[in-house]
Amino acid sequence: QDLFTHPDYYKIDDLLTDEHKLIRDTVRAWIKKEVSPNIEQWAQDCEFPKHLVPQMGELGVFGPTIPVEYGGGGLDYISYGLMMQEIERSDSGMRSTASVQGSLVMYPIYAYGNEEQRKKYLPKLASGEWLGCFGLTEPDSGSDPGSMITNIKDAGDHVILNGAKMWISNAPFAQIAVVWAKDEQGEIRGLVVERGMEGFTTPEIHGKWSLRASCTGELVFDNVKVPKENILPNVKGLKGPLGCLTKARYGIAWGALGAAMDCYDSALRYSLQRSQFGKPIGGFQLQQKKLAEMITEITKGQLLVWRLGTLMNEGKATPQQVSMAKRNSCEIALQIAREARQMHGGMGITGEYSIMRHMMNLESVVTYEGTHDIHLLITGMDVTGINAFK
Ligand code: TGC
Ligand code: FAD
Repeated sequence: QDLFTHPDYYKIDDLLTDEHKLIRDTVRAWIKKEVSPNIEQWAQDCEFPKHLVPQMGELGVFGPTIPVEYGGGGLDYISYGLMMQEIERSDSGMRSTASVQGSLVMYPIYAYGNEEQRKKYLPKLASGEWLGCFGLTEPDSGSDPGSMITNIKDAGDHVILNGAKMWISNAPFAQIAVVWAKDEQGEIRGLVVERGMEGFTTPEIHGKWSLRASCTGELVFDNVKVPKENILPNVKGLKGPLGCLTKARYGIAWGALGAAMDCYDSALRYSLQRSQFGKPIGGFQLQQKKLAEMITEITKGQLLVWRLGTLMNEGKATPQQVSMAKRNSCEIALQIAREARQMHGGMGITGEYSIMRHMMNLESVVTYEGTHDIHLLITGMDVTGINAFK
């Protein structure tokens, strides 16, 4: 890990400002000190390192693009991307925590909430005093979130919430949940559900082989009375949750590249250290092919996310462009992890190296926030104008 350098075959650093590099290096240094030495054990033990949440808040990785007056970083999208890249270089589950908190919990409160809601929740979430989660997926409603059955019914000064959410990152520890539910008119609404509300439980999902250092659970609502003041007033419909997903998917596009970089870096070093048939395995053409393809894909991915970041900064990026980048980064990261694992031979299946953990994590990353197939169909719909979902 100490030898890790950011693969930069096309001098992408020249496209970054000094502030970007400082932000990236600060997150990298924190990761190396606080996460890298322990992450393998946490993953092996299925332990979510919740003691790091306030430190992540202090580091500024929660809501980096949210304005400073609400506790956010007031930074641009390249800064946000670089943070996600560095975090996921250590572990996708750590990046998940940052993505969920910043893009899926803080962003909807900022973008769709009123001033009281922003002031009540955002500073505590930014600092990591509170952890939040995002409930969209249900047992029978994954890729098609519009088919959700979780619902609210009007009851005077509050609503009654019933239903269940499934596969929710950080649910078992979260103080609040941003939950998407249908109202009596069938419109999707967002509401903030707080731990302690009667009838609200968050059972943990056990037995995962992926994202083991991240805690995943359900959200179960049994006639939960939620005050109307907790409803996010400024959005109705599926575009509410999908708008949050665009922000989080953008971060994943950078993050998955970070995991790919770590696998590439490890494979490159191993290929130079490990000798068979009298020379380093990196001297054989088949291994060089793997490394050359890895660095080519990483470099293409870096250019893609950097350009996407500049479009995000200018407010010109489309959700479809974000889908392409999320899908591409996940796909190449998984391929690179699989090739890197082979290059490590038997050692590649152990926790001595981070590769197998990345590989298993990436199976979640390629699935959540829209599967590989769904993002492909989003691109297909964009270029043909024909909707293959309906
Ligand atoms: P469709 O009719 O296409 O769209 C409904 C409305 O939403 C708008 N819209 C978007 N707005 C913002 N950003 C986007 N990405 C948007 N995509 C669509 C759209 O314009 C429309 O607006 P309006 O004004 O006309 O109402 O909806 P559909 O029902 O046909 O579904 C389309 C589809 C399949 C692409 C979408 O539902 C989808 O993306 N499915 C994937 C579901 C998904 O990504 N779930 C993720 C759950 S959260 C999660 O995984 C967190 S993991 C966190 C971690 O640990 O890191
Ligand atoms: P399904 O939608 O049932 O899909 C199954 C398969 O069918 C997939 O291969 C899919 O691509 C394919 N498919 C579906 N529709 C089509 C189609 N129209 N055409 C072709 N193929 C199709 N959700 C949240 O709300 N909040 C979270 O915090 C969260 N965290 C998660 C953490 C983890 C570790 C995991 C694994 C998931 C998490 N999710 C979360 C849920 C995640 O977003 C869903 O798993 C994902 O959207 C896919 O839904 P599904 O699992 O129901 O699969």
